[in-house]
Amino acid sequence: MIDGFPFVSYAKETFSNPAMIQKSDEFYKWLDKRRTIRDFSDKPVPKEVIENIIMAASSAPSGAHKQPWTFCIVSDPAIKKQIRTEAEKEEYESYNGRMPEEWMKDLRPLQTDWHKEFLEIAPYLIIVFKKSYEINPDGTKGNVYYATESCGLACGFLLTAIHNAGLGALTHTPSPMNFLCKVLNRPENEKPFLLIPVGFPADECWVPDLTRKKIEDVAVWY
Ligand code: IYR
Repeated sequence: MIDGFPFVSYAKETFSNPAMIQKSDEFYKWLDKRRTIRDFSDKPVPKEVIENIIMAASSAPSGAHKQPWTFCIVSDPAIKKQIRTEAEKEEYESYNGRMPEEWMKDLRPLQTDWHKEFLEIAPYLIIVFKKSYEINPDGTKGNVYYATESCGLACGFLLTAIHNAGLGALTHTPSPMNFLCKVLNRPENEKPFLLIPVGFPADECWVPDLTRKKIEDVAVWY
């Protein structure tokens, strides 16, 4: 008898080839409509929706099923304001000398700058923290595995769930973002991974008219 989870028969769901082709095509076309947005509405979003998208994110695969993440959900205006102030302080430095010229040049088409008013406008900020180790109930430390890959996967699931709810998001990385540990009073085993404002797109919501790479530019077949 091996220690651990009992095994259950996988609840598989399969389709005919034509149905599979149609479903995968529809899913791709729907997912391709997702865009990073920076113009948010302050219209409230039901808390239950946020709970559901967090649970969708937390269903992502993770190394040894350790789920090495914590989702901090901020709706308190005072905390949002504090996060905006601290983020803008860092971003101001980044845009005024810290980012090398080539980086600044690559960002120009996106028309971003150090102002981050969306951090106060979006009804929710989800800050994903990556655990570099676990703290067991008895206070001892436990390992986690592939924490970066696991958190990246959880964030991918999160963005897909947000899109599915008809909401918009921004994958924001104020740099450096260690101020978030202090503002949110996180334990020492957690490091900020991604800051994701979530909400309805504003009535006037502009996004760059970008195109994505073609299949032959991203896939190599063997
Ligand atoms: N963190 C900055 C700069 C920035 C960096 C990248 I790479 C982007 O794709 C977009 C922005 C900011 O949030 O403005």
